[in-house]
Amino acid sequence: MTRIVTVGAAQLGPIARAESRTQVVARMIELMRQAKSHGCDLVVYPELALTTFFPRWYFESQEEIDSFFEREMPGPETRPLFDAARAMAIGFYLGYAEITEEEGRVRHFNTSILVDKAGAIKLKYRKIHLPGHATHEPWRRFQHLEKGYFETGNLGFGVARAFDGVMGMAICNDRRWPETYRVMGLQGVEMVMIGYNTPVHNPPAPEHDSLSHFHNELVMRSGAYQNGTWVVGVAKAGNEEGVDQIGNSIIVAPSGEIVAACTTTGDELAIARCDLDLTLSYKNTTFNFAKHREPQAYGLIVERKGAVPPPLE
Ligand code: ING
Repeated sequence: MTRIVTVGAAQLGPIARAESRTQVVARMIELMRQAKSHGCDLVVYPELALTTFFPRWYFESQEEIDSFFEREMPGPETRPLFDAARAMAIGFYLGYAEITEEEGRVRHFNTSILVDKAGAIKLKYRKIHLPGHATHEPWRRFQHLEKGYFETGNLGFGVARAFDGVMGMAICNDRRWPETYRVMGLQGVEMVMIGYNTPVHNPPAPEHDSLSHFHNELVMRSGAYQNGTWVVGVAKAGNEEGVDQIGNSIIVAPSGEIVAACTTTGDELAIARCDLDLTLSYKNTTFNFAKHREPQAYGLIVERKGAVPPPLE
């Protein structure tokens, strides 16, 4: 029995700071309609898909920062997206900025959710690898203040049964770290969805700029292959408030092959019929973790933030 999930990578072009959530949701519903007309079961939107990528600016006022966050999901401006999805019987991954109150204090996370065809939130994830910096660094052409605006995610890398498979999520910089895929791989993940906002220019390492597409594909293709999973990477693309962000949204098979890709930097849908049983060709052979992985031989790595591992004898 094959388990086909038809996936739409719903890349978004630039979102202006002045663009309302209502205007953005309308763009997202249009991509959802296109996806449905092509038989998609699921659409994947970018990271922080409801607003412009606000960590590019330094804000003094917490009130201004909080204006980019969602206090409820769905809320009044996002409910039309949930309603449209339920009406079309299509699921979606949505990245957004989450404000919540936990353990008696206000928390800020860079969050994604997976919603099934019936409109139920099946999985929530909060971004763990926050790139950039925590305080204003005026030397930069633009800021990348995720470490200042978000807390490190506190939900780990979980998976959930949905769309007839084992689904997992990550967000943007997470895709550059092998742990992201392996932690879900050890839970049997069959599809990892990842939204991203990636500037072409990386101020600390401008020599990497010309490799931004290569690195984008490298990390998702290797994560897919080394864990026998599908990977769907979806960009917020184009020149957004003066900053060029890569598109290069792709759908990657467990083989590591790219099976669908966006070729513009605007609102664009790339579609693939993803056979989840293709994952078994790798999970049952080369990456049969039970048979071939040797964690007891790797040496005990006790990692605490800031700890310097002892020198190897
Ligand atoms: N953006 C970028 C990303 O990891 C970055 C940050 C850009 C890191 C270029 C390295 C090189 O794709 C987010 N939002 O994580």
